[in-house]
Amino acid sequence: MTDRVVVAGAVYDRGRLLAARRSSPPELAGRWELPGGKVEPGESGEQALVRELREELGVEAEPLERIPGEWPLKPGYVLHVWTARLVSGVPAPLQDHDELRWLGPGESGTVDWLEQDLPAVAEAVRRQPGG
Ligand code: 523
Repeated sequence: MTDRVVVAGAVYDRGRLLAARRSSPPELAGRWELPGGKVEPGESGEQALVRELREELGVEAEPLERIPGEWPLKPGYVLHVWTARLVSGVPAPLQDHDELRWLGPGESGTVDWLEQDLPAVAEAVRRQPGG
């Protein structure tokens, strides 16, 4: 069986990286992540990312490039991460999150990231415009 892919976005705007605090499930609540979700059958990773960011944050985003690599999540799931640019809208925690924060250069260590997001966050920070 191949693993189910979860996509997440390293969303940048004006040199800052978007972090989202999960409100569910209980074991993940309060921890910060790169926002995203599961790829649905028939979708590409980019399509899933655009959909998830629209549903969860109410924004239109443009995927830029896939950050090479994949990272294990819970059994049967792997994380793929794309850098993305905010095209329109102001992100709001509409689903799954209860707080959002824009992290400027040097601020990525100021939130309590989910362990499984840390390698991708490190790569995202390396690619952060102006970071
Ligand atoms: N993660 C994770 N990091 C991360 C994301 C986007 C997701 O560790 N950056 C985990 C959390 C869940 C699983 O991946 O265990 C699925 O993510 P979720 O719940 O955001 O996916 P959705 O939104 O597709 O979930 P459903 O609405 O439940 O289908």
